[in-house]
Amino acid sequence: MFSYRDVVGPEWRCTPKKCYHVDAGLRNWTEAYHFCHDLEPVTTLAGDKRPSLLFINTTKEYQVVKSYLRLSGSKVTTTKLTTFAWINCDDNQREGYFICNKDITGRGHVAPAYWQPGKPDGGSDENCVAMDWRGGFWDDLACNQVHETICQIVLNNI
Ligand SMILES: [Ca+2]
Repeated sequence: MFSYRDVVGPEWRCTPKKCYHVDAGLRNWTEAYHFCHDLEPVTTLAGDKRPSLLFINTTKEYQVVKSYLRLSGSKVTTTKLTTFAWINCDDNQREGYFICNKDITGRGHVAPAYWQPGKPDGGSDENCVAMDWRGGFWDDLACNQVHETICQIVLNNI
């Protein structure tokens, strides 16, 4: 599954379509978004690519990401400061209407979601989406909370 892992450096794990990197530093959602976008472009077999905050396109990718999270060493431990990592979805513009895969100008689109049962439940107080390590479900959280970050490099348009 991770056959391209050596292409872009040891911190990235790759499928033929995307590379993923979890950064354990604690950031709010906006900081996480810019952290990924501000990383240096990465040279891949598909050309130089700019990282971005994770967006999950399909159920198949969702399963891949969950598998990656288990492999990344970012397991929930007693010393872990958070059990969440930010991803690129929010409902800041219109409550309950989650927009994902926002580009740097703020444009995005509605996408399939993988909510924990009972979520989203935060109303206008919780407008940013994170993946929960404990099972990989999505949760709506206050955007100013600090959590880990999952960055991606899109190798092929999917
Ligand atoms: Ca909300």
